[in-house]
Amino acid sequence: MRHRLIAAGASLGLALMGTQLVAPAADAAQPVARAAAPTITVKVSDKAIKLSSSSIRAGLVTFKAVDKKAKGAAVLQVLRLHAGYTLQQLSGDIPKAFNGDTTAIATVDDNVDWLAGAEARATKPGWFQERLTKGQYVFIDQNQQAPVFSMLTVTGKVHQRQPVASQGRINIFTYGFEPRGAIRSKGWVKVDNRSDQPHFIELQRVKKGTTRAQVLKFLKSGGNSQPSFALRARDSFGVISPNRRAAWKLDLPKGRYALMCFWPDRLSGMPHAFMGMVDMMNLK
Ligand SMILES: [Cu+2]
Repeated sequence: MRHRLIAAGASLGLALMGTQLVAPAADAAQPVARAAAPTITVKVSDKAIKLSSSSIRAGLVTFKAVDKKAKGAAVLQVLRLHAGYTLQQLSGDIPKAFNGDTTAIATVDDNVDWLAGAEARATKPGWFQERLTKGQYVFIDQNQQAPVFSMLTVTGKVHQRQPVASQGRINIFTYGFEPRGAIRSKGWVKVDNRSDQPHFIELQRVKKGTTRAQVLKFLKSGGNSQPSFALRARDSFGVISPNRRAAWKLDLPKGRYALMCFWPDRLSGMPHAFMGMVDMMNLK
């Protein structure tokens, strides 16, 4: 079973990121120029999570997750804890939640703002962009036993910044994904959680023609063997709370992919994919 909580992204360098627009000063009718969102690099090692800035003004921020671990992918997750709920309580509740304890699931759903994340591998950073308001944010590596974390302080009013150029979007519902538009295999896509529970995205490349029914059947059979339809490429996007949006940068081969979420369901305790949260999309 996949107990990994989060997710991933990809790297194309800064080429596609929002560039600074300069409005002609003479024409008052032109839209106001917006600065590109700043990038914070987050280096994840076995011992520490290091951010290139510990403080930033509110608004859109791009995160670049870099894997510096000895082995295994770094799975960066951003979150904000509600008042009275601690990181220690969260690390106690997460294993219970993934064992199907619905009280623990409700606790981690309701006491944490899950603010996306990205998986990074040695050769490939993970990228995501989101709007952060004033507050204290926690950065963790979901793929790590040790309690390694780091903090980011976001200050002031939201600055209007230029979002990354993206194509297509993945809307998330309970229980399913709705890919819209021409989503590129290499490039930014918007992710929008329009449901009433947190979700994440596990992307698995599959052979051409693979159906949702085939993937569901495999999962329901126990999912222990290697499915005949699976190909090697995969990636994942972090846990995102209801009514939250982010952009995620893909860097995958073109082809067909299964979208799955394994976040535990607050009513049944089952990972969402086992309740049918599986959909298919083709990346151009
Ligand atoms: Cu889910």
